[in-house]
Amino acid sequence: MNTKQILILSLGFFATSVLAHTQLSSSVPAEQAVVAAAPEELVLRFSTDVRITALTLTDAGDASYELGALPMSAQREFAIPVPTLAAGEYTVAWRAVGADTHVVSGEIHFSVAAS
Ligand SMILES: [Cu+2]
Repeated sequence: MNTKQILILSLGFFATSVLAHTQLSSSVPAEQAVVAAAPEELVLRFSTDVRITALTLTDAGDASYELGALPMSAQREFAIPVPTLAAGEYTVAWRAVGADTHVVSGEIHFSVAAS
């Protein structure tokens, strides 16, 4: 195997591992959603099984809200109960360990419309 072949091989491996990185596939509420009714739970769906290691919900004034317990097991989909939310803007920050042991994180922003 020459140097060029090794380089191509390692680039291919690198591309594969980047592609395999776990992502948040969807959520309810969705990113930038404006919901008419306050959500009773927060649903997060990932591209692979993950273990959520941190999940916070804060409002525009930076007050944080107590969420239901996080499952200890790795799952692809999570439904976490949330307390009753008033109208306003909210940010969900999540952190998870993917199947490939990489730590991934992100934020979801949504608003509860005034009724
Ligand atoms: Cu990864």
